[in-house]
Amino acid sequence: MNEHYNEKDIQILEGLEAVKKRPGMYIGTTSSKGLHHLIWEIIDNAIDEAMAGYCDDIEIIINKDNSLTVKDDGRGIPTGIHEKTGISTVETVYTILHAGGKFGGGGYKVSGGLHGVGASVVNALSSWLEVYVYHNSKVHYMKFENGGDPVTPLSIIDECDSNRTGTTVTFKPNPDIFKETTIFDYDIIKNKVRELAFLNKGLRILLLDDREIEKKKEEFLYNGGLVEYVKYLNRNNQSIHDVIINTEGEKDGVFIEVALQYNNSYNNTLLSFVNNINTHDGGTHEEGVRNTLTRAINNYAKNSKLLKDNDDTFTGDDVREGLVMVISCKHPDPQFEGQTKGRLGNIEVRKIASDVFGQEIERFFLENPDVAKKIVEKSMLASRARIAAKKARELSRTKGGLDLTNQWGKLADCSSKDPFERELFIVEGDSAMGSAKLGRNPKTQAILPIKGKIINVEKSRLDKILSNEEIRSLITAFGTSIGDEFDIAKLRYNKIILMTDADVDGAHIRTLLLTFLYRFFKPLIENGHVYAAQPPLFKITHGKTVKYVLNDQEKDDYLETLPEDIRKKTNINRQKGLGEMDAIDLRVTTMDINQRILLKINIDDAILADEMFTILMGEEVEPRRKFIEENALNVKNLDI
Ligand code: 28F
Repeated sequence: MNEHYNEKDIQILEGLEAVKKRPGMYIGTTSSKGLHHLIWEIIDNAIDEAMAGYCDDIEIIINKDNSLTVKDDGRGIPTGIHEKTGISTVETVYTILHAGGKFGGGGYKVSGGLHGVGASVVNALSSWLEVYVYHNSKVHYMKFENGGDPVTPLSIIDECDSNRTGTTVTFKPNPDIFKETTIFDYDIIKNKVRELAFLNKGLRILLLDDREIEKKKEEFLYNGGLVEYVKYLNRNNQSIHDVIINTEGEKDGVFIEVALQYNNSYNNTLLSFVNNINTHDGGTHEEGVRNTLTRAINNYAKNSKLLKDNDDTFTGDDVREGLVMVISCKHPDPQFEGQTKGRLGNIEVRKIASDVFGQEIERFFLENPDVAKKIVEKSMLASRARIAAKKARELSRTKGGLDLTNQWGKLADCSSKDPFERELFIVEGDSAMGSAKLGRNPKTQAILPIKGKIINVEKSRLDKILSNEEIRSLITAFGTSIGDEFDIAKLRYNKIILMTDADVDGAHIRTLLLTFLYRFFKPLIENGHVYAAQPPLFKITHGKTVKYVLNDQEKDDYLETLPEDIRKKTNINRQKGLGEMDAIDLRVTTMDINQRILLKINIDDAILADEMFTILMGEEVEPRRKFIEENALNVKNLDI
């Protein structure tokens, strides 16, 4: 440390040192998720400029060396001396924690960012970072290395057009911190960029991947904002009304925009955001809008005599069947709650959301009776199915349908009473059941066979679902019940493991099961109870050595390690299905907790499965044709 550091520098270094010592405190993890979080921090500063109305073009470039560049055409970070820190604002933003526009009223009305740890954290966790600022016809430049040490003072390195303004930042994540990976994932960035473009109508965001041989370049610009977002979310569904309902309004400095459209499916998609932050766990903005929508539909149904006075009013679930809705709230001082800060807590927003949205939606229904009628009819059908499902549940309970007794023949339960060690393997077919029952640990591992393809939950409501034998055995085994009686506390296993064959058929069954779980047992996935087993696809034997491998790639990699003479005496047999495996093989490769590799299913996998399911099994033919066209090359025998 050279002698000219003074007290201020110490404070700066301590700030960034703290970040390097405990990066997880600032970005959650140093896994791929944390790596991509660095990008969001930088992009959010550019988006803040866009939300303030000064920027309408952002470019993101993944460079060949896996550094990443973000460019905006905003005002450019001020280059003068910051009155509080005595150094330039540029250096302040990149070396002092929380120094950006997000804290201490840095001139922004609303600001996004995943709770804005700020750009200085990105600097601290980067091997190097450089900033270019364009304004006043000058190009200002500053570079940092080793997590925030200035290499050069902020200096003017060039002239530029007087009308060119903006900020360009390039950073290279530090591999000593991001040990798992420093490779950016194009699709992760693409999904986030698309979401930000939907949420900021008119903002053009260009994403370019310079690493690939065939360069990838995509532009996202949605002048329709949330309306286009709902259209995109409904792209694989059949909507029941053409116009996408769109309302917006502002009260006491809080802005609420809603876009919604119903489709003819039985599930719903509801997204909500505050200052571009996805509030996964909802909050007062979402509650205000949801409750108001339920009230408005009930009011319209009663006033238009579509609902008789003695009819049951619609529940929230009834009016949300087939609903796709996006809520975007802009708030100057949002309070986020919950472990993952995914919930908006500001209590005043509930009433604001209700007032702002309520006026608009009631006016829309009065001005569009045909749409309102279709929505009420949809809610009516949902309401009747709910009541029928309730009756079916009560009926089946009295006949012992949903309890364990008469399902017992199917479920080979385990003996342990400790739910934390109990596991349920869902296997496909009786032959797999045979091998699994022999290979399992009967104390902790239960086996439930599912015959053939479970019903297409895409087209069925709960009442029909409940009449299906396979589905009922699943619900019984889980113990949680289903629908509005679902209670995760009653779950009878800690792990639900989908163990299907390693082939395309098995993958199809797994997709069906995943979709069923996603639609009717989403909390089981969200709480990390659902896994996919990974049975081997090949058994390679030479001499006394037996090696199981998961797929073609592992087979090739393993064969490469064998000496030439051994390879000649090697035989490889492709595992037909779990039923053909002998029990010991199945146990050591797929079931034994000390040797198996399970894939934990996260909600994104389930959403993808659900989307795939809608395309493959939904009513819309066009998305299916498009999917096959795009994927036919790498799908051997797609049996729809
Ligand atoms: C590629 C990433 O970081 N863009 C940014 C600005 C603009 C201003 C600003 C940023 C105000 C006082 C904190 C300019 N003129 N893109 C970016 N564009 N920060 S970051 O101000 C910094 C804050 O200290 C800006 C007038 N007001 C604000």
